Amino acid sequence: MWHLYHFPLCPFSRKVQLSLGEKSIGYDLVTLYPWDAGEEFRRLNPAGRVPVLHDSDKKVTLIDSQAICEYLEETVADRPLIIGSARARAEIRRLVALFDESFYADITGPLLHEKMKKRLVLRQSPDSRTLRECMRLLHEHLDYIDWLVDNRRWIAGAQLTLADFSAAAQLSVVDYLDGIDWSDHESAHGWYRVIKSRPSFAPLLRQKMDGLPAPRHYADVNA
Ligand SMILES: N[C@@H](CCC(=O)N[C@@H](CS)C(=O)NCC(=O)O)C(=O)O
Repeated sequence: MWHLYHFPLCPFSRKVQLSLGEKSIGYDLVTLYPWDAGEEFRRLNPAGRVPVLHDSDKKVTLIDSQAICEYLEETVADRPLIIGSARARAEIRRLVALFDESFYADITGPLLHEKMKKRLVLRQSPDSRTLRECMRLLHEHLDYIDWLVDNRRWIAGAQLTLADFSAAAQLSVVDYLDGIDWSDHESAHGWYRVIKSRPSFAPLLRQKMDGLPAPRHYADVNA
């Protein structure tokens, strides 16, 4: 049985959960806060990071969301998420990297630091200038999502792929932490509502971070 080490607001763990859900792979969640990681978890991942997907019977330990998702693509035939020609697969991987790296560095990472880590771990107030800059950059990323879904239907092309789930995983954390101002981003909002209403997304909408309640609209699939 797979065990996914995660914490509720880790966007990379969310991406892995979406991939597991789409492929109907069973797993148990183990909540692990990296800032509290003990010896047992560090034996699995000395870097102390989540997500980690572990099967103790098969003695398999997978680390890093993209490595995990690629492993699932290669080992589970159901519901492939990196699909099409070599060029189409390269485009999917480009966009996965864009959301995992640039979007996370610009928005999700700083927001997690300001709104989650400062509140729960460091006991500090968020820096309003950083929050404003995150919101400015969010609008730039949403402009790009508008363009992608207007021109292609889904993020990486005509079909739903891992790029959509990578983007939606990041946005779901932003939505939990701050809410998203969707005005002027009708296309991106419509796309996100469709992803949010998929069965694979339901577990994410139920997960709560201790000490940091979700805004009311967060779990509403029509919001
Ligand atoms: N590239 C990695 C990033 C994983 C990552 O940054 N995880 C964060 C939580 S969202 C973490 O564990 N941070 C703890 C640390 O860096 O010490 C992936 O895709 O899995």
